[in-house]
Amino acid sequence: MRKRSLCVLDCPDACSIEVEVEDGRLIDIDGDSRNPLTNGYICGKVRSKIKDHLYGEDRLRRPLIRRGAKGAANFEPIGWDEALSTIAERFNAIRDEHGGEAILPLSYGGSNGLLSQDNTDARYFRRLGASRLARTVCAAPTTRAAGGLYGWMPGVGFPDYAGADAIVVWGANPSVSGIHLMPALQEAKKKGAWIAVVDPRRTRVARMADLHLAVRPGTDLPVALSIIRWMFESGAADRDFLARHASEVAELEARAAAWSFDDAGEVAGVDPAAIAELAARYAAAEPAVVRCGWGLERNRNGGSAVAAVLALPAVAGKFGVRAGGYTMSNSKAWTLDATTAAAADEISTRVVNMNKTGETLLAGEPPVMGLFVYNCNPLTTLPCQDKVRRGLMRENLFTVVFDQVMTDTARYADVVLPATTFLERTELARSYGAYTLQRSEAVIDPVGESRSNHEVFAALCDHAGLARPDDPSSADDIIDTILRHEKRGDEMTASLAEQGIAFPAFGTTPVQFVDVFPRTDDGKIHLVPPELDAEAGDRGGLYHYEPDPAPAPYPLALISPAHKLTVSSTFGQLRRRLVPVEVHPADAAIRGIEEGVEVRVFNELGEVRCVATINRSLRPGVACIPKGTWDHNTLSGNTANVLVPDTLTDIAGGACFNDARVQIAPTERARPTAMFSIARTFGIARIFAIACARVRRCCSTAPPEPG
Ligand SMILES: Nc1nc2c(c(=O)[nH]1)N[C@H]1C(S)=C(S)[C@@H](COP(=O)(O)OP(=O)(O)OC[C@H]3O[C@@H](n4cnc5c(=O)[nH]c(N)nc54)[C@H](O)[C@@H]3O)O[C@H]1N2
Ligand SMILES: Nc1nc2c(c(=O)[nH]1)N[C@H]1C(S)=C(S)[C@@H](COP(=O)(O)OP(=O)(O)OC[C@H]3O[C@@H](n4cnc5c(=O)[nH]c(N)nc54)[C@H](O)[C@@H]3O)O[C@H]1N2
Ligand code: SF4
Ligand SMILES: [Mo]
Repeated sequence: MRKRSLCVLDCPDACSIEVEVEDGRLIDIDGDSRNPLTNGYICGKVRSKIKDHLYGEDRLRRPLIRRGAKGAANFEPIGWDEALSTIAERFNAIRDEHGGEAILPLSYGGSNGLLSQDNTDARYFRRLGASRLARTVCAAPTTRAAGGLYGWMPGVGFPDYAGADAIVVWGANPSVSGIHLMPALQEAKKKGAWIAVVDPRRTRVARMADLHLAVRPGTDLPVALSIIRWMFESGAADRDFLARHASEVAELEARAAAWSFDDAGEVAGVDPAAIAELAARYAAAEPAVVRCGWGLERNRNGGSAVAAVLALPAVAGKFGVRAGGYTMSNSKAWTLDATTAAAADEISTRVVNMNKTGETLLAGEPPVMGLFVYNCNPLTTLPCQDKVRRGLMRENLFTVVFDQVMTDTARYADVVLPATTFLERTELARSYGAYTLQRSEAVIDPVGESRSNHEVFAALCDHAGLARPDDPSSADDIIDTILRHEKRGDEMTASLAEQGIAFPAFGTTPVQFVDVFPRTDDGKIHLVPPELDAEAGDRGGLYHYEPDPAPAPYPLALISPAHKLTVSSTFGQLRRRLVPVEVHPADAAIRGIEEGVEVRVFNELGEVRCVATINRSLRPGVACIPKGTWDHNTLSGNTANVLVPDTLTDIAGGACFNDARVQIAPTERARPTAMFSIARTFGIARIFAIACARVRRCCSTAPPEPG
């Protein structure tokens, strides 16, 4: 039987999906066209991995309770009732003894559904008086910058990119992280559009671009400011538009004046003439659009860099035509707020920045005694992995992990709860790329005893004595409550009931400054928003460039971008192979590193042992281990995040994943074998080398078991 669903993984595309189901089990999955952006196809990872994710050996089927040492993943099944009573009693006791703030809910991006987060979970934790979480691991600086400058004006729709004359893809990798932008880029190219990519790696989009600016990680700010300075100085700035629609124009001009093409080129390690070419081509094109991604936010200058990139279309006066302007996140095209269904009073308790989870678990005041992890795999995805791991090892910490599969984090839990996937429950989700709001019902039977988030947290309220009779707790009630608070709620409800999808008032793709305008208080673009400037005050203010962190003795910038086989760490249980560190040939040569050899990647925070692969698409000085790597993917049983500092971005307390600075050295066992040399001759070196390393791993020192 064919049924319709939607994908709520953390991806801008929010695909509408069609599935083939037999006897309540998934047989096949692909895209449909209700969401016009999906256009009948989905990404390879969901198409090829979802069945193993649903039915594979790592799927959690029953609640579990720990019987062995922490981290040993030695569990015994228990019933739901017992699991829920155990959790409710333990958390109530922690609240009574240590205060509610000793409980920390930890959740992020596992599911973009409005039913998965901020409703009954918020109710439970607020009524307990728990600590609150600042969800800063991703998109905090971009959100703050886009809000400060434009009040989250909706951006150019992806299909409209096909009509652009110039496209700048800045710190985004759409061929991996949001694939439905690619056809529009290809069509634009066919029509003669000029495309530039700003990225330290020569990604697939960079290969199709006319200009690739391979900047050093963390140096986008001077590059963008030098373009702004040139526009003001050369007359390319649209001063009429700025006079009518923007504030702090002179202030931005003054701050950009510090950066010439030469100075920016030197800091960013790129040819100043290439920056000048980007500036001139962008300024001359009509329509011209900037796709700003998240790669440039993940460093000490992230917020200012994003603000400067988003200021480009304002200074150049690119709005007012289809395909003219910018795209960042589009999620705020909707005002939908799941917390309206939480039915809980706003409480004033401490706020924990999730990038400081490790430190908070180890030395928080008050100490965290109860941790509830859901929609998140913190051991794998948060900075300072070693601190997070040591925190999870604390004997006196009671940890619940609620997930779909046995994640690396779940291995450290005291109680594990099995969660449904988006195919096994009702869901309501808006997209942050496409302009869609979609609703879907369960299309397959839940695997084992898995349950949905909203159901579990409502049940926990019951067990904890925190439920009230009029709490909206069923999926229908929660959705009704959320939509009732919307201006066009009735229209959306009707559209969702009829077609399973609703669109904003402007339709599927808006024209900036025609259909949508800045949503700042005064309706203007704020080029140097005072509140952002104040927030960045201790770093010298907004647009102040902070130089590279201590290059010696760790001269290589380690970045960890999105990978095509996982969504963050989701599906990582199915990627069993070793994941190599990618090194540029020049960096490899001076360190005596050859393809496939075992290396140490290290800094003052820790060390990852893994195999190396030589990759000439990186800029020299940059190494890469993708995000979402699990412990089993390296020889040392840890990931790139062990090397990532828990320092914060200039605004919004964001994560500085790409500020990891490392050294790489071959290990003593690194000499490639004779067999390896032969294999290289036949061009299968990498496959063979990884196989060698796996064999070696089994035969020699086993990687440390977590814990
Ligand atoms: N397949 C897949 N898709 C995903 C995800 C995934 O993990 N896998 N994750 C989803 C999520 S959670 C998000 S937030 C989005 C992220 O989507 P993207 O914004 O595309 O995310 P990243 O891969 O983090 O970074 C994009 C690019 O920025 C580059 N980069 C790194 N540092 C810098 C820098 O300092 N300056 C510049 N200019 N570029 C830099 C990287 O090399 C990378 O190619 O994708 C979503 N889609
Ligand atoms: N080194 C490095 N690390 C990074 C990044 C980076 O660039 N570099 N990028 C970061 C980014 S962009 C992001 S968004 C974060 C994401 O970090 P996380 O939020 O930890 O995202 P995931 O790794 O996808 O883990 C989500 C977990 O939620 C589970 N889950 C999914 N749906 C549900 C549900 O309905 N209920 C419950 N209970 N569980 C569910 C999934 O099975 C999965 O294990 O990672 C960050 N980590
Ligand atoms: S992960 Fe993204 S591209 Fe893949 S199915 Fe989900 S929404 Fe579509
Ligand atoms: Mo993200």
